[in-house]
Amino acid sequence: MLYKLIYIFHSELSALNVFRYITFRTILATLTTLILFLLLGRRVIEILKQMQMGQYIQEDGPPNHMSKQGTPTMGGILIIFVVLFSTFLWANPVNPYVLLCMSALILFGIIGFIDDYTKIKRKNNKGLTAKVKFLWQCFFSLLISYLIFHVKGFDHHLYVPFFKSIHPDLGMLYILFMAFVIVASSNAVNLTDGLDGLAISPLIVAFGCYLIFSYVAGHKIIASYLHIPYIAGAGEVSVFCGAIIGAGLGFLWYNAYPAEVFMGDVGSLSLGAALGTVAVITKQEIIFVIIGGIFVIEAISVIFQVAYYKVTGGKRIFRMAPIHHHFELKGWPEPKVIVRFWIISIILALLGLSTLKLR
Ligand code: 57M
Repeated sequence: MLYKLIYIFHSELSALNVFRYITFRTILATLTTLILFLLLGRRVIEILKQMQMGQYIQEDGPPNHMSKQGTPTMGGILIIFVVLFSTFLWANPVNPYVLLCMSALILFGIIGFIDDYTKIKRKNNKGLTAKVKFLWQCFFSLLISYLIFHVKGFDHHLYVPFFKSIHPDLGMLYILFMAFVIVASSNAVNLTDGLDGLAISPLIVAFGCYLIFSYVAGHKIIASYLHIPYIAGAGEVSVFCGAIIGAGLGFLWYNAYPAEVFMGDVGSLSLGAALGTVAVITKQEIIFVIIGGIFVIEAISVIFQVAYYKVTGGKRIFRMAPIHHHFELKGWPEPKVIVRFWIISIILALLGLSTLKLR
């Protein structure tokens, strides 16, 4: 929005031409959220403390977590606000893809907010029931997917990396597939958010990859050179990704071990859904399994643990799921688990990006 106003004066001052470029506006969006978060973060943490928005810690978790009792949570609210503000300033506000990314952030943020707020007010870890949460997630993701599907010019084919010639037209089924990606991403990020900085860093890395994918997908010449689907208007989504990266870095400043604030479900559900939405808009949903590999591993560890537990009548594969708890209970100090997971997320992101040249 703001860039459009500034750009009006480019004929008087040619330097203002730079505001036309997505790359420049992406950098501005990143810096805006980062600086805003650093400036406002401390104040927001104090407010959360005053409002007694402290985390309730379950007693059956790893013992070292008891010292985290009362850590302010719902820091995700500030993430959402600064991202919306910065995207509104530096991206094209009427671009449908940008609007849908912002909608995913807001709608899933509302589910997370209600869940967090209920948990805190009841002074236990019982927020919305899993069923109610899941139904709302399905409803919102179907709505977003339906709208993406109907954006003028949106390609309804599924693109499979490594297999240039395979791109089936899924028709209306594509809506279900996109909704599945958004819900799965939202829940997988939520499950990962169980140690200080464990979710936000892989999120920053994954959004970094999708920043590149969206820029490339929105550029006709580069997209054709790299054999990836050209999506007119998708380039603006890189500004949104940049805004999330900046906010994520700002949040990490306070969430780094030992955390002064947690993002809460309001942060994890919304950022996960936004990541899934960006993945479907750029038509790089399948590669999400690699780029968001940490989230996938965490989710699979839970699925396997629960299934094995049920089948064997009480036996476990891991000491505790999600898998980060397994390593904690093996005796790894929390920062070691966190940093090693970050390293894995960077390796996976590089592998994901390398597929750009393998099509
Ligand atoms: C929420 N929430 C964190 C914080 C964060 C099906 C089952 C696997 C579900 C799963 C679950 O409920 N997962 C989703 C995980 C919680 O963090 C809050 O929640 C927000 C994210 N949604 O922002 O507000 C705790 O995580 C720790 N934390 C940090 N630093 C951070 O920056 O240390 C979070 C952020 C916080 C804090 O301790 O309180 C959570 O882990 O609860 N359930 C589980 O994960 C439980 N696992 C389990 O029951 N496993 C069984 C099953 C699968 C058979 C098993 O393996 O036997 C564990 N979680 C906990 N205690 N806390 C086990 C018990």
